[in-house]
Amino acid sequence: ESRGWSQLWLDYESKFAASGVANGTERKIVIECSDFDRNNRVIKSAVSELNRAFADATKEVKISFVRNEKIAAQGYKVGNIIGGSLNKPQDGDGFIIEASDENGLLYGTFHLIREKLMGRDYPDISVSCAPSNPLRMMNHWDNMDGSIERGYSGRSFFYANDEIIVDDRTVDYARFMASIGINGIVINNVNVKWAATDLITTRFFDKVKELSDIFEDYGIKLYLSLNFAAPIELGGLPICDPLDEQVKQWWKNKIKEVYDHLPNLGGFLVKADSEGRPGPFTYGRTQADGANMLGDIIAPYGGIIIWRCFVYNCTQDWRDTKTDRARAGYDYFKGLDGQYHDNVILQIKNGPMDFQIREPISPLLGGLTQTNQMLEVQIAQEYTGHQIDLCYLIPMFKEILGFKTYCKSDNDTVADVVSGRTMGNKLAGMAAVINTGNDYNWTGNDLAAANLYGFGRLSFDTELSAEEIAREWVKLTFNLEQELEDKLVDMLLRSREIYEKYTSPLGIGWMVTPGDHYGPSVDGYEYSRWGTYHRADHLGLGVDRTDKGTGYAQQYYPQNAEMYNDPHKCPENLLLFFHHIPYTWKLSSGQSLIQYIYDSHFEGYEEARKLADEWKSFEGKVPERAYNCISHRFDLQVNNAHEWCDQVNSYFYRKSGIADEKGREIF
Ligand code: GCW
Repeated sequence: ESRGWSQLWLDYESKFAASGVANGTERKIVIECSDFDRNNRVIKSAVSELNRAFADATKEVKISFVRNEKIAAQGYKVGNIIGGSLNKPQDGDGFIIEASDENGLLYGTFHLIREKLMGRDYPDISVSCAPSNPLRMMNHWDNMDGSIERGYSGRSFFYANDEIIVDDRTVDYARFMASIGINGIVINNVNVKWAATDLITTRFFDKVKELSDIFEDYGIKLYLSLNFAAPIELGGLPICDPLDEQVKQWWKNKIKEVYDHLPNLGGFLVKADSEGRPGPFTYGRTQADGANMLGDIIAPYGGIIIWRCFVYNCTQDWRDTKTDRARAGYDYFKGLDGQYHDNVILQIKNGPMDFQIREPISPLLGGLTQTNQMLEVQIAQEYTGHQIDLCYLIPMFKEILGFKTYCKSDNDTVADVVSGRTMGNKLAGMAAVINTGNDYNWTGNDLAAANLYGFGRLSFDTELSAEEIAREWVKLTFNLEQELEDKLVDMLLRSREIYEKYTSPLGIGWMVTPGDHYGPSVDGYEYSRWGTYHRADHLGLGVDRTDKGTGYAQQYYPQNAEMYNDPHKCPENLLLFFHHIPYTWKLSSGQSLIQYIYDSHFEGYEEARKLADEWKSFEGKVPERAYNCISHRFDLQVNNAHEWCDQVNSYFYRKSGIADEKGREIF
């Protein structure tokens, strides 16, 4: 732990120490890459990574890079040459990595390294793997002053004081991202203000180019978030109307200038007409007008426009029960299906609201049938515990990907839709709002790195299970005996439901402290302008989104619409999202709704305490720094769970006047 940051799941040195083999003493690795250009920047990275990862080899290990045009782009095959063993190589042992391109080769390299680090020593490691999604992206919400919007892991490692930082940490970051299959990174917050507007000017080109070069070495494209009002703010034009000729000309010149300096730029991510950001609506234009204008101009450079669908009215009156924020994405974007140009892709949050602990799937996913679309999830734990509370999110992402949209008779899950399998489109994929910062451990809580690792792995291979990913991450990160490894995997897998139990019940969401979004405030957003209401009164709670209510349920294909519209068919964990339900309503368990609220909150608090307790058995088994950091966070989580349990139970006891059947203390 000599550097100022951890090596996460690529901590070769700690693995060598754990295996009792000294690092770097007798390196005997031979890399053959006759079919590939040894000077290719990505190949060079792969070679250097293998040299580091096999620095403990005491016998010669041969690794061959072979070009195989039959393998899918960025896919790979890994096999052994003559029955080699990764950890105890015999003379003449060796491995072969085949790929059609250098990215595939790099991913194959990391596959081999992963197997080695996990201590898998079986001789036959033959595997073939092609990425599920063409785009596998991280979105940074880093601001140039060094702050991070919804960041819980320190300050930005990209920026400080309106300057760009490029150092060894940047290189390690790129290595970590490539090792989990990430191939696109948006380096600045979607809320583009102040200095960040200048990222497309000479003020920052040189430094952005340095970042872009480091990323390119690892097969990663750099993207920028764009300020739609740049023609006004940078160009001094009076308007930024996407159909105005002067505005278009300004963008033409600007994008040419950008590509002159940043020839490898992947393209732009745009948040428009959302939460106060400028956009085409100001000029009576559509979202498609805005996206296509930029798409057409960037097309000659091979760039793409990623356009966010997080557009809704954020100045709602709480008394207005007809307007429903959940409807907004579909209402704004569905009517434009088919109008977006080929190099435009819509980025859609997994749920119709905003990254709550449980939400239905956005009906836009698969609702659009003629538009490139990608899934946006959030591994920054904005509403899921700020990387203080343990909340392993991969089980949630698996549910999202597995959701059957009914947009077609087959190949109709969200995983199918966002990978391009449903419509046969090439521009498709997954993005995550990243959870990193400049903390030593990158993610505030060491255990939150499971979400960082997990998102990358899952976006590369959506067939992996949440448990497989958790186990890989635990094996790679720590050196635990089997029993503790199992225990930690189990803790991760239980954590999402535990968090759900002590926070907002049955899909209703929110009830968080306004602004900061950590900790309970049942009515915190109830009478505000954000459109996030639970509608609790003395008889019941929940939002009627059926055909008799806001009609949101009707945005789904009939099979799902019917299911959600009927409180008896609606999955119970989403009951309050779709229905206003009396406290006396009987759930399938036999519990009344109010009793369910009491029971789940007491249980959630209890289970959070159990997690904290279980962690005590890891003392002395993980590095002391990690142990202490995680212990401290579990203490905070227990307090948080206690607070939630008290506030939610008291609130509903006072509203309903119905006592807990079990006679527990509720104030
Ligand atoms: O709900 C919000 C977050 C904002 C974020 C926004 C978005 C970047 O609270 O902090 O802004 O989502 O996704 O654009």
